Amino acid sequence: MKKDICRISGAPLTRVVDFGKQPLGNGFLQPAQFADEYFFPMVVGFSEESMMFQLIEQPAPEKMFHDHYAFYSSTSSFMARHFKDFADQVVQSGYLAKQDPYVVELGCNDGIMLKNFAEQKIRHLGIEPSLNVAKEANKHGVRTRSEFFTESLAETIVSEDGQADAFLAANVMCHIPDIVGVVKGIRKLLKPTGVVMFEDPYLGDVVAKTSYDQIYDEHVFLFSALSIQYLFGQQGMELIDVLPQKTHGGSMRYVLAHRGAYPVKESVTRLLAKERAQGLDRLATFDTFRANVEDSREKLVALLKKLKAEGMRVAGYGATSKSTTILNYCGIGPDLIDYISDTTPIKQGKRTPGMHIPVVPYETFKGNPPDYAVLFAWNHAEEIMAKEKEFMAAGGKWIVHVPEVKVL
Ligand code: JHZ
Ligand code: SAH
Repeated sequence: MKKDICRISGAPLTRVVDFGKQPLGNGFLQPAQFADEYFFPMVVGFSEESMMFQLIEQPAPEKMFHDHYAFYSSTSSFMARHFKDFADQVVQSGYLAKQDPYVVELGCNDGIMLKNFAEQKIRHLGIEPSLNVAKEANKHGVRTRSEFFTESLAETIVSEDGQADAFLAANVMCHIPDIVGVVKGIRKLLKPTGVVMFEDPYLGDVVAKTSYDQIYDEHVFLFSALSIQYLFGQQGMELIDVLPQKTHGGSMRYVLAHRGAYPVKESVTRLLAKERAQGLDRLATFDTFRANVEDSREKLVALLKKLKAEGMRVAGYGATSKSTTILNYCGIGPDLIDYISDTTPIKQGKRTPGMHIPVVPYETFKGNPPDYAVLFAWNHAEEIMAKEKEFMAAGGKWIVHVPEVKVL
């Protein structure tokens, strides 16, 4: 058998969790497409050398990101506010040049963050391979290039636009298999005084909360400060600050610069020590994680089967990419969940990847609410609870699986 190799260090990888056959997280489809549906073996590996948690196999990027990508960032008003705050913090950070600063964002999607720079007439560029969402960004005055970011694209951008003051990304870096090439590109793209600020779902939260649904095709990595320090350290860069975020069920924002350009904040030293104490540098931690994942699956399936036997009507709320992992790993189909409601037009009228549960417009849920709703968009709980007071007042109940399976 072929040896599994770490994508960062080249050291051997140890397999830690096997999620079985999985479809594309955002591969919503019509019944006519069932016969050709794509699946891949989703297994996670860990390397104690790089401390990077990673998928062993990942579908080709072009299979996931194209001109009909199903995820639109601006479907959450809380996230719109989050990215306005992020943009404000970048502008006020003191890292941007006083004269004609230049900001590059990787995976700008529908422009949720960059439109805030466009509005302030700050020179910017969004690199967004999914053409349908990039076009949406253009409508908000955002300048885009619809390509995958690579080291060679970084060189082209430098020759056309010059180097950047800030390189931003949110929920993108963890999607890119050739992350080493990306970091090499960032190093060329960034001015000597430039900074990188990016955030992604945080491995520390995934382990602590058993939020295993953060693992799906698009998320080839789940980062920690330890693995990010290792990855960027190989290319002469270093972490200068870390800022925990509540978004997506627990994320981490990493601030990096060329080595020696800025003092390293104490937050970095503190987090690295905390991660060692949590065991994010050790294989044994992921044995416990695997046991917790299996336990979560058993409890969720048992609960849904019990409710079905009692004649309860159960629906899903939010056809998230995350739900693809839960449904396929737990074997939950239309026999247990009638439908999933979602506000994204491109997902509606289709079936969920792999398990083929119908995705319906929000109005279906609102017009005839179920007895129980599985909160697949649990990361947006605050926003959704504020919106669904009527559902709860009428006796509707939520099912969540993070940090443990329970009825709210
Ligand atoms: P949400 C995607 O993950 C994919 P997903 C990707 N890999 C990633 O990392 C993150 O985004 C950033 C709907 N909704 O944000 C909209 C409602 O119906 O949890 C979305 O389809 N009603 C790039 O898909 C879904 O739920 C609502 O009130 O796991 C939420 O998807 C709200 C707030 C959302 O990301
Ligand atoms: N930043 C937004 C969007 C996240 S979705 C947010 O946080 O909501 C991830 C985006 O990254 C997708 O729109 C996808 O098309 C884009 N992407 C994937 N691979 C990329 C790459 N190699 N270079 C640039 N963008 C990429």
